[in-house]
Amino acid sequence: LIASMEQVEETYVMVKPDGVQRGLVGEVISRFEKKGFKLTALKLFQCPKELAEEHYKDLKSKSFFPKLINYITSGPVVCMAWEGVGAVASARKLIGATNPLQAEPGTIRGDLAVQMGRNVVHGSDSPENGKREIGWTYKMTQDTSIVEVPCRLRT
Ligand code: RTP
Repeated sequence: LIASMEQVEETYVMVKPDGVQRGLVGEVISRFEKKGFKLTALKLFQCPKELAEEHYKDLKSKSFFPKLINYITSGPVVCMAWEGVGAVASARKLIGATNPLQAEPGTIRGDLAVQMGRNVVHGSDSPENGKREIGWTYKMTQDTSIVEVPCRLRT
């Protein structure tokens, strides 16, 4: 476990349409910046229905699936790649539990949301999914900037 926590990873974080609409993009970015992760890509993106269905395909049999797809495609999202040691698990901790009413205060969902279906942000649940999800946005937008023009900090 300790070895895996020491890996430099890249995770995909997406501010969902409710977060963008409520003006919480800066707040979300700020929390990841303050934590110490490095922003390597960022894009405002209207998620097509097919990509939303692919992204959430594991939830296809759930009764809330149509509502979830409708929500994710209802307005622009902000897609980001964040890099750092143990970034995938740590991002999930910063984001908090799926149900905002159960998310701890101090987490994004715990501080900023009350509804499961309006929980502000998504974060990849594994390094493999992080790569996959960053790749989708890259492919769908046909825009090399998502991976090839990273805004790295000069240190
Ligand atoms: P995400 O993928 O968005 O980061 O969320 P998660 O891993 O914390 O949760 P997951 O189980 O993958 O669910 C994906 C999203 O579906 C919506 N949801 N609605 N009962 C419901 O109405 C319900 N359950 C899940 C949430 O927006 C959740 O983030």
